[in-house]
Amino acid sequence: MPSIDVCYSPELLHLYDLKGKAVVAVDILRATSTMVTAFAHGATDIFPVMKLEECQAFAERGCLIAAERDGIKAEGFDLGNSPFAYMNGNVQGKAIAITTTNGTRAIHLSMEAEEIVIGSFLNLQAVTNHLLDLQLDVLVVCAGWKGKFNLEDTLYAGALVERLQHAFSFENDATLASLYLYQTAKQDLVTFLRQSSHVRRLENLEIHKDTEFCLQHDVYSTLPVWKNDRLV
Ligand code: 3SL
Repeated sequence: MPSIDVCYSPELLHLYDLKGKAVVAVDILRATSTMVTAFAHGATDIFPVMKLEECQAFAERGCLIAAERDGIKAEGFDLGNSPFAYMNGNVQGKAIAITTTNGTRAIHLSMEAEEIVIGSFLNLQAVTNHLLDLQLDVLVVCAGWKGKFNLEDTLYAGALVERLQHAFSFENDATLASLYLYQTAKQDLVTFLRQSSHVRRLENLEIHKDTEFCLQHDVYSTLPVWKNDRLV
């Protein structure tokens, strides 16, 4: 039976051996939810990059360029990091380069894995099905916030563990804690997360509807995976 484990922050990744494993990279608010939404609305490729300048250079390759810093769209970019900005037909048939504070970093730090899958509540069942088929050991890599733990990514890890628990073994406390947290909160994730730091951060920026959107389960069947130098 393959195993599942949870890494609460990219800063803890040095404690894990990624070789031969499937990583599920997750930044519920909002990078991976937005990537899943972009693919669901017709984006062809996504290049997650670490730096603003690196991202800007993709414009010359005909990509849309997207950037978020401290929750807001960076100046001079086509798009920010709200999933709603990717829904009006503007990304259909387009490649996108994106840089965000935590989400794109979590993806880059997972490069040693055999497979990297982009997880969100929006495509939870698609990720579940894929991992059941794949039969690799799984590590859920939570993007957190600037190296620190966050609740929303941990809740996602718990939701994934709940769906995989009959087919995967887990003996570590991080996985158990994620599962228990999700089972406590799942009746109403929006209320549970109301006091969480990133929800409050977004509320302070007058970003209200993204949280509710990103906490919906199984809206899309999209499954972004890393191939060579991009997500497809
Ligand atoms: O940190 C990130 O990668 C972003 O998802 C943060 S925000 O939701 O756009 O503020």
